[in-house]
Amino acid sequence: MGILQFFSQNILQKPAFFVGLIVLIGYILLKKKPQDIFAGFIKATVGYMILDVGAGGLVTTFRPILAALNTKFNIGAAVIDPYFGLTAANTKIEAEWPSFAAAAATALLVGFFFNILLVAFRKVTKIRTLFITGHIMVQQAATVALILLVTIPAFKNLGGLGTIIIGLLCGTYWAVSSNMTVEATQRLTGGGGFAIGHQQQFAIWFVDKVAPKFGKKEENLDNLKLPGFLNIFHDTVVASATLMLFFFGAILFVLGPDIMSDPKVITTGTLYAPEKQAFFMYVLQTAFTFSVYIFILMQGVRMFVAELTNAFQGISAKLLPGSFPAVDVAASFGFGSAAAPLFGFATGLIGQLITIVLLIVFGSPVLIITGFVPVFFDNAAIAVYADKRGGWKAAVILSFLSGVLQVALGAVAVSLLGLAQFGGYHGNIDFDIPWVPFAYIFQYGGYIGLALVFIFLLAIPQIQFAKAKDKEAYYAGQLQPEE
Ligand code: ASC
Repeated sequence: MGILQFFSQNILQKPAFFVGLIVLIGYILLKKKPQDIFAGFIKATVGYMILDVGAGGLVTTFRPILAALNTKFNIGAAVIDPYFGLTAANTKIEAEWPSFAAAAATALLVGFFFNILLVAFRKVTKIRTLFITGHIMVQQAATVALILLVTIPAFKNLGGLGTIIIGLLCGTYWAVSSNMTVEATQRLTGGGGFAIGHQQQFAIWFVDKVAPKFGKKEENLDNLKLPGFLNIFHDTVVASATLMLFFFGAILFVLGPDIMSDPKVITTGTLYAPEKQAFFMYVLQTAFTFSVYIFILMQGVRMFVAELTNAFQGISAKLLPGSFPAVDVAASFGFGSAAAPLFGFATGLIGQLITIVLLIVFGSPVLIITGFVPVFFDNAAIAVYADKRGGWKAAVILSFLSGVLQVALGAVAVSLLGLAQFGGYHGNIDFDIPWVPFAYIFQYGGYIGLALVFIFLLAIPQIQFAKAKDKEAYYAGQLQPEE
């Protein structure tokens, strides 16, 4: 117990060291030189810590705006973003079910080891992937804990057993969903040897299946001629700063200087100081600050993903034979058409904005605010995979659809889970489908519903395996002959 607690508190819950440790072990197993092992450990750990700085900065920059919106319009505006979702879920759990405050952390540990077990018994379970994206697992464990506590009222009486069930459900989702991305990712990367363990595995599976119906793969974004001036948006900083200026600029001007300089409202982040700065410049600075943190975040991701994918070869060769690491979706952005990520982001954003307007028009009690992480990372990934299989038309249709679903089902989740006054919901596309339907199944089916979801998830790899003609290729993560 002592060792487990140490591991959970110091490693699993400190994802930077978790990722660093995996890299360390992987490189040792690969018999790398000591200095390379050391360098790899540092790059993975520091890369992750950089990611944390970026993510933390995004949250502190945004929080005052949210507080001001709440004060001025008295609206429960929920940001659909996993960091806001994490804070909202944790705050609600602490307030309403204090005995479950640590549940997500324990569930993380249980889920991770359950995933290892599912891979170790892959001849039975047909699972080939180990989900190692620690920061995502933290967010998802909190959201899953909240979903179960809200939808099954008796769940709170389970105590420790409840925590274990949360962990088993997370571990099953991590293993099964990442396993669904093996073929799509191998096809995209030309046998890159990794899968996706992030927040859009169901979406990637779906996109890979349906994209060919929407267009031709030859008509992909690389072959599409765009008007020249759009080229400036190939740069992430330009694209994100422009977007943030447009979006938060509008919101900040509506809020106005009075509220943004009121210390009773703006308790975190940067308070506007009228005597020192023009309001216009404050707006510009705030919008660009988002772009700064996004840049930092992506830099950190790049550093640790690179080390992790290399080092995992050691783990899958020696420790957990035949396993694939399921990594951050950003790892897929280097493959396929170079323009696809931003293209998907823009189309998904249009889908989101139209749906937000519709929510307002139809008098929805919750206002959804676009969060950067889902609108960017989900829709970018969807476009990358869709473009590979069905060209730009598939990329447009599918990332637009995703934007619509993110807002519409995000609003459904916010009201189902009572998150409006907590300011956020997870918001990534897998936390719309399948997780919103799962939440309703729990709500109406109670423990039977919970059992059905377990059965549904565990059946997926069995079906994948049954449909594979070449079983050796399935285990090796190679494409089937007809693919
Ligand atoms: C997420 C999340 C992040 C980003 C990052 C993308 O879902 O929580 O910090 O995406 O993982 O590379």
